[in-house]
Amino acid sequence: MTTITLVQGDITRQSVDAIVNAANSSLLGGGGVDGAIHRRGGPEILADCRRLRASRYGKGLPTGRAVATTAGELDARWVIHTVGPVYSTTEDRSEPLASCYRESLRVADELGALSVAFPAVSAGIYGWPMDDAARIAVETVRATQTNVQEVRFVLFDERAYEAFARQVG
Ligand code: AR6
Repeated sequence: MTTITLVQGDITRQSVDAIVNAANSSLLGGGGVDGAIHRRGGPEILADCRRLRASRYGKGLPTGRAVATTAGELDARWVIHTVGPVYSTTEDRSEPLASCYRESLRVADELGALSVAFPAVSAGIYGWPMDDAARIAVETVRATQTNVQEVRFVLFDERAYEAFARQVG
């Protein structure tokens, strides 16, 4: 059984086996959660990302996929980088967003991670409406078979926390 927990705060301050990063396909950093993780985690994370680009992901990590690196100086063993879809009003991109959660949990299982912290993937710079992002996140985690015991959603502000709380019930 996977327990879903909610925390309002900064994902880079969490003590868990794996912290999920809302990255972009370049894997070379950015703003939002991505910027915060690389700042606090230090240069080892970027060095690992560069190695992944040089080996497996020369064309970038596709949307909906996930890959792990060291967590550098964060209080975690791994960072799992996933690439959410940019929100669109003309195209339903729910499936690639759900895939981010499924693929991140699959990678967590491969690593043997038992606790995983997620941000609200795609709900910042990528523009996803928070209520819908929260619904997809919670529904997908609930529907995914995983050995992860705790999925912790770490929401930056009260509005995001409340949106997730409505979904968890
Ligand atoms: N801890 C927890 N949540 C946070 C933190 C934090 N430290 N910082 C921001 N959030 P975003 P996206 C929230 O923009 O929409 C980057 O440039 C934020 O308030 O980080 O998937 C990447 O490189 C929002 O609710 O990710 C990509 O180019 C949520 O985390 C692009 O942004 C996600 O916001 C990805 O955009």
